[in-house]
Amino acid sequence: MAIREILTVPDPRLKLRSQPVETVDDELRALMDDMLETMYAAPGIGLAAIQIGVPKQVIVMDLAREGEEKQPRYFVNPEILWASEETQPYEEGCLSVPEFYDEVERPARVKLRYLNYHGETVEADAERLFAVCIQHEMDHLNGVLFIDHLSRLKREQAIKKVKKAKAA
Ligand code: QAP
Ligand code: CO
Repeated sequence: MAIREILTVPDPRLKLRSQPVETVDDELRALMDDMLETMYAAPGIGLAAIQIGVPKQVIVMDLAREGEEKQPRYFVNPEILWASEETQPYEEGCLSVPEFYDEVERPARVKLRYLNYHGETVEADAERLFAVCIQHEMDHLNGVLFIDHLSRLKREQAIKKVKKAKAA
């Protein structure tokens, strides 16, 4: 396992569309292991493969609170089957936009289908933080960041802040 470098805005690779995975094999599991280790080290609660420069439809997540037992989750080729009409606002952040947070409104509940760590097809219902996180991470697979849901002014302020912090 290895900790990989997390790309930050305005890295153009963050705008790439990630490709579906053909088979969940040991090589892909090694990638998922590295992603989880990178996310835990950050620390964060969700990470998409493109955030470490790999344009594949892979997400890792762990929503367990500090002190609770770890609860790693892996999502390969995820699809949203249904999204609620009802939306909910949530103050989001992103490891690729460090130290910047703002509210994004998204469907409150979604049903999804994906392949797990073992390549088995799974369907799940997501609400609250799980719903926010999976939609945020699935946006990454389409080259979309949470700041793309904000006004242009806020988006530019966020990018400026990250660039400035990096230069310092
Ligand atoms: C996406 O985000 C997310 O700015 C995962 O300095 C965010 O793990 C899903 C992080 C909100 C649901 C709700 C961000 C760490 C971590 C930062 C993250 C930072 C350090 C973000
Ligand atoms: Co993110």
